[in-house]
Amino acid sequence: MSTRYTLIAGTKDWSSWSLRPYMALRHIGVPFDEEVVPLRRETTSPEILQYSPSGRVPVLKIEESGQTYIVWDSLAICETLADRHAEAKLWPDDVKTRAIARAYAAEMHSGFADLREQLSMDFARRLPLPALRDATRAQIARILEAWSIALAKYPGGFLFGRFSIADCMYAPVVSRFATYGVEVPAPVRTYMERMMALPAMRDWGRAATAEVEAGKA
Ligand SMILES: N[C@@H](CCC(=O)N[C@@H](CS)C(=O)NCC(=O)O)C(=O)O
Repeated sequence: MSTRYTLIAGTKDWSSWSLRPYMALRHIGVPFDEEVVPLRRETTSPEILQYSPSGRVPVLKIEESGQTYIVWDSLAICETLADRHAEAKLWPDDVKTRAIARAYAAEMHSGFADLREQLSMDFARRLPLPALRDATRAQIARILEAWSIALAKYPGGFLFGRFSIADCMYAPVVSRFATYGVEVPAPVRTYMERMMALPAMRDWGRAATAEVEAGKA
């Protein structure tokens, strides 16, 4: 059964939500096509609606056996990829560790609104840290606490030892902390460097830089 995947993403410099399934797809190692919808334009909303009923990117288009369907929402896409590619082990094997990894992913998916707003993803740029609201400081502290606990408990270099969907979900936060020079403890610094050195993160960064240089971001 041959499958064709197409990831519809937003402007790579900005689209934190799109980076998550991109990381999962790259980890699996399957070929996939990409389409990038320019964000923050008058045309953005109508263009996204051509692909997604939610009016949001990312969207994964799956074509196989003469049928096409789409999955929208970054976490739903990652979960779908984990279902379809069990061999890639996108979640930890152990049921308890998997439950905790899911809690990490869900906490990111549903929270940290102040962090998202004040430290919006700008992958290719290095920017001064703005004056942070108390809520943003608390959210940064919570992420550093969560990462530190996981990194200490599950040796292997990623949050739950092996690379997992938890790392995909936090990849945009790694980028944000790098962009704004957020101070982090040494083990977190090592984790961030490992994440930023992944070929997928480097490729995403090259595309984001090209967007910035072309005046698209
Ligand atoms: N919960 C969604 C949120 C996706 C989202 O908000 N995407 C932004 C771009 S990063 C978007 O599509 N915005 C629509 C717009 O800018 O018009 C997900 O996880 O995929």
